[in-house]
Amino acid sequence: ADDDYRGAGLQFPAGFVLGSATASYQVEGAAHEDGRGPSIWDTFSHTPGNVWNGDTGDVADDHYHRLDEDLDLMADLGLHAYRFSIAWPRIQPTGRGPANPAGLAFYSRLVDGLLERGIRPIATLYHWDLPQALEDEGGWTNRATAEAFAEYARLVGTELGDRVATWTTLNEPWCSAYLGYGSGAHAPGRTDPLAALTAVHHLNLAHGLAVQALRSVVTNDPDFSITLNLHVLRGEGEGAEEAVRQIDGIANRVFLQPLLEGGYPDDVLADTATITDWSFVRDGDAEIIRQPLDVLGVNYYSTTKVRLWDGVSPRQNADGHKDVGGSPWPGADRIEFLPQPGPHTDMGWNIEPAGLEELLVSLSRTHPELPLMVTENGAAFPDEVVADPSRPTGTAVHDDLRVDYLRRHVTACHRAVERGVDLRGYLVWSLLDNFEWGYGYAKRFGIVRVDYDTLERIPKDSAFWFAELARTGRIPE
Ligand code: GBH
Repeated sequence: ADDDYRGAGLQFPAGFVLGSATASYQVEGAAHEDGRGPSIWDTFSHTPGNVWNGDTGDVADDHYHRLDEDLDLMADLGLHAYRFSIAWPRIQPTGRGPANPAGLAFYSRLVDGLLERGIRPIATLYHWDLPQALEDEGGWTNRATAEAFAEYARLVGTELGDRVATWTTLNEPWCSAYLGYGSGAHAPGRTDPLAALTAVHHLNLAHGLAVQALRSVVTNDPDFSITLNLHVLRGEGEGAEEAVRQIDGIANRVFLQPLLEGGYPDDVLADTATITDWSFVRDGDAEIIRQPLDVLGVNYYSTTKVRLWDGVSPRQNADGHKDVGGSPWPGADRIEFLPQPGPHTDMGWNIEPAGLEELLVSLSRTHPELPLMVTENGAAFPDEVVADPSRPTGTAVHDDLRVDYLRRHVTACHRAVERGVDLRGYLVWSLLDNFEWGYGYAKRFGIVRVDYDTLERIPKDSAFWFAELARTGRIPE
């Protein structure tokens, strides 16, 4: 029941990591500085019609220039860990060639700043900002991109591989492949089912090659990981089981099986046979992709409801992505994605903390040896901004709905731990309001508000709530 997720007073075990996350293109700005090359998100956001209000990441939160202030903010909130991503085009402006020293220096300063403040650095190598020059050669449909990614990983690992605690290769390859090359809702905006499936494989391959490259250069025995957005599925009607099987295959098992067991699921190959024979998979790839992982990153926001539809489904974009002509579900033409009952967040995503608990428990049953970390969870809601002289910034930001969302999902994590899940931590998305991809600045996920006129940071009520959780390890009243 609803009350099972109110959680006040529950205590996490010692060492449970409570922190926050961002991503380079969403917060950094400084798009043309210190030798950074263009990424596919620069191109995409500067192409009219792709992002709400024509927003771009040119300035974003100006985090690049406000690094020290933001580090102090993290320390004030008592974060145990900070998950950030490295912009590949800052390190290699064209995706190839020698490392750009200014790019490396920025992330080196970030990592040092975290360590000085006692905050654990969790670095993601790829959160969607592919160098445009590589896209011009086919992007993730091109096997050479996976090879280039390994070289990029080696350059970054050589610089930061004595200090980063956890390396995450990719953030949500589902989004990169299916939204980038299938539905076209994300950069590079292609709408081609074959391209999407080819990208799936090359992203998996890039992960494996990057872990190998990192292992060969790091010196501090870090954790290696990848972060997935696994879909928690609810089937409806006759054929519910079949609908769930198909979407579970193409959304979840097409990543989980090669990463953790080796090779692609037979049913996924069969479901997609009219699109491709998967001949882009070469001998030896399965072994490269299946690298031992120290922790699996799980991003969770909502659940997905599906049913088998008699004909070609009219509704393939359940999560509110604008209809751009393509489907993010290659081969799943007979699946309809159903709207879910509320409550919903400002994204239109239904709020269902039990789905997170269920996901964590199910992963730990199928992979008992694999530690888990919630690397993103959070919600977009409109905030209530009021003058309040008692606050250091002179402004209070009331976001009860976000506090409630976080409370319920943190409680879901606690319940999973109680049920024996080896869950190492929870990172809230996001530290700051930021560039929410196709929605630009219209959707706010931060526990800290960003005033986009002044770029001032104003902690919301949820930030104070989360700070107390981080300080005590106990879910606040
Ligand atoms: C994450 O993506 C990103 O890592 C992060 O950068 C972003 O800001 C954040 O979440 C908030 O969006 O209805 O079946 O299509 C999450 C993207 C959202 C994609 C939920 C899938 C629903 C699945 N996911 N969406 S479906």
